[in-house]
Amino acid sequence: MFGKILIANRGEIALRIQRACRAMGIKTVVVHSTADADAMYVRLADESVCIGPAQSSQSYLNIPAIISAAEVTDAEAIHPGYGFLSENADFADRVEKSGFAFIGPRGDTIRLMGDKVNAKKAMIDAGVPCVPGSDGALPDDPKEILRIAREVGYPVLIKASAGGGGRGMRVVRTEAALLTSVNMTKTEANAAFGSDKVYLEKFLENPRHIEIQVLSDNFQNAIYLGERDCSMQRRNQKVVEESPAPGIPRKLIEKLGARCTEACRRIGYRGAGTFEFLYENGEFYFIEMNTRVQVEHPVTEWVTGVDIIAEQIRIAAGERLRLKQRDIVLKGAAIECRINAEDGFTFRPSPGKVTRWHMPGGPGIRLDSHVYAGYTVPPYYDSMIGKLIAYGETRDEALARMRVALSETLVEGINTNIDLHRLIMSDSRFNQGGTSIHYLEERMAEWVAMHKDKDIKNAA
Ligand code: MV4
Repeated sequence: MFGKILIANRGEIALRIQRACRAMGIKTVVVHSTADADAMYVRLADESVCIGPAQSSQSYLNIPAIISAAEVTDAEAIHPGYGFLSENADFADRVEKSGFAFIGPRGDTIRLMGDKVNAKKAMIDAGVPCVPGSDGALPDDPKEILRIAREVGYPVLIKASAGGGGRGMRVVRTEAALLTSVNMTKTEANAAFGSDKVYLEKFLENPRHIEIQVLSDNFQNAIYLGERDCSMQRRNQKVVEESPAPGIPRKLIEKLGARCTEACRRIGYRGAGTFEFLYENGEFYFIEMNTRVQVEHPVTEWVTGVDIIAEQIRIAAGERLRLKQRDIVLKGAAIECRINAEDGFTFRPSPGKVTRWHMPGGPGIRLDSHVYAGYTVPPYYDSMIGKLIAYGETRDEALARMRVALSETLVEGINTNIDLHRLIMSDSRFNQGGTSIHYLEERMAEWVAMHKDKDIKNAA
């Protein structure tokens, strides 16, 4: 096992990784920007290295500075967390070339999954169900493009191969709009990603977003840790996640999980990963693979009892998975609310000093956050400042505990989306379960209309 790990991230996930290391007897080095120098988790680390100014491009994305920090502190491995450099194949390569273990997949795997056309090809070859669409990248010949779209059937979606996470997509509903839309998507993709490679898929109108968590070691052992339902999102930002996904037959999940683990073995996947699917009319369709630990990993940890960060570290250290698929039995239900420092209904970031921070507790409540009373939320980074997770033997119990937890929660000095979570947790359709990726935005439009000249607090 490693003696010392460098954490190349900030905020709640830096603290989460630090906690896992400490429980495993591993020393931690945290790298930080000048804006994060005074954060408690930075002081709590065994060592810390300032790697640059507040701007992430000069600190958390500064590859030479991070590798130098690992060298001067004698760290053996680097954990990238999520966001920042976590899915940067060149970073993974440079970490390993410098003699450190990268806690994640090989650079080549990250590169493969970053190219959505190649990723989809690999999944089709592995028997993972995908959205019907073009066989690879769209050709240049307009006649061919028209033929492919006609065969797939309208509406179709044009996606940039280098995009992902909702960036670089365009819906096309009629043949008349097709070629202009393809060209616009290509131009935008070239500007945004430096590649005009695009592909075409059938557009699914009202799907749910279901993802499968996997763990895979260096010895072809792969397991899946059930699924998460991440359909409660706004503008491609997840707001609430849960496991298991309400109302989906276990048999379907088991079949899908087996396909995902088979795909892991075929591509020689290493570490934790997530297969993202759309679910509509009882069918799953692969859309993307995430090659990092995800924000919402705690809901999976709670229903499976597996410490995903600890498993990532063990796999990177070359250990064999001790868990077999038969050891993974989902028990109960877990729901996560992402807490953001943002204005109630405008969603503008709300950085600043947290003057009061009263957080809930009790059975079935977990809080992953680096914030405390007196902490200043810097304006330079993502507005997510923590995650509140509730567990219950049933989904109803988890929801009830979450409502109590949210009612105890008190944050002053900055605005947060806690009131929005109170509304969601009391919403009858969300309580029934199984809402689509469009539900939250539609319901929020109603809440805004109902309370347009008042504060969201009145709605909650
Ligand atoms: C789709 C889709 C409908 N049909 N693909 C958006 C993020 C990226 N990961 C894929 N996305 C979508 N792909 C087909 N063929 C709808 C979306 C989509 C979406 C997916 C998951 C979660 C939220 C979403 C919000 C808008 C659109």
